[in-house]
Amino acid sequence: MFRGLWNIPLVRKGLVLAVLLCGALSAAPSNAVTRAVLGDVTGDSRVAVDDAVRVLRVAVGLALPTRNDLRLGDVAPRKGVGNRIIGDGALTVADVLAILRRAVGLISDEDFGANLTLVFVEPDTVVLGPGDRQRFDVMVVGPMVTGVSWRVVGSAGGIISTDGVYTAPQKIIGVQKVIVEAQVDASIGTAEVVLDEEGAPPPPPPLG
Ligand SMILES: [Ca+2]
Repeated sequence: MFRGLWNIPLVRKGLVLAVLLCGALSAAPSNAVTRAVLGDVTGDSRVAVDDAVRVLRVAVGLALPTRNDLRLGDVAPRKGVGNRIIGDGALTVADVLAILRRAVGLISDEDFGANLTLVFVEPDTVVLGPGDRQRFDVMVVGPMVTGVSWRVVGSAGGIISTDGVYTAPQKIIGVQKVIVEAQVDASIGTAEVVLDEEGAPPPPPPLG
C-alpha cells in the first residue's frame, strides 16, 4: 500500500495524506478526558514527597490552593465529610501526613483511597442563553473501566451529546438551573448550568 502511495504524483499524495489525517481527527472524541492520580498535586503521575511539600505550603498558608490542589490533595479524612467520597474540602496537616505516608509506601491503595474513582467536570459552572452550546471536559482520578456517559438533570432540560456538548433549550423562562452529570463506572461528577433568557453575561472588560 505504501509503495503504491509513493508512486502517485506529489499533489495527489498530499491529498491522500490530508484525507487520512481528517479521518483520524474526526474519529477522536471531541471532549477531553484527563486522567489524574489521587495525591499527585504536582502532576507527574506519582505520589512523592514534593506533593506533600506542596500541600504543606497550602496548609500553613504559604501558597494559595489551585483547583487541582483541592481535588487531588484533599485525601483526609479517608471517608469523606458530607457528600464527599474522600476529604473534607480543606488542605490540612492530615492531608500532608497521608500523602507523605503514601509517598514512602506506608499506606495501602485501599487505605489511601487510590482505588476510588473521582470524576470532576470542567467547567464546573457556566451561564448560557437560549440555544447556546457548551463543551464539558472531565478529569477522572483513580480507576476507569467504562467510558464517560453524560446526562442532564433538571426540568429546564437541554440536551447533551455522547461526547459532552450541552445545548441549552431554545426557550428559557427567566433564570433556571440544570445539572450536567458525567458518570464513570459508579462515580458521578457534576457541573451547574445556569440558563438565563437574557443570555450569558458579557465578558468582563480588560484590566487596565
Ligand atoms: Ca482534607
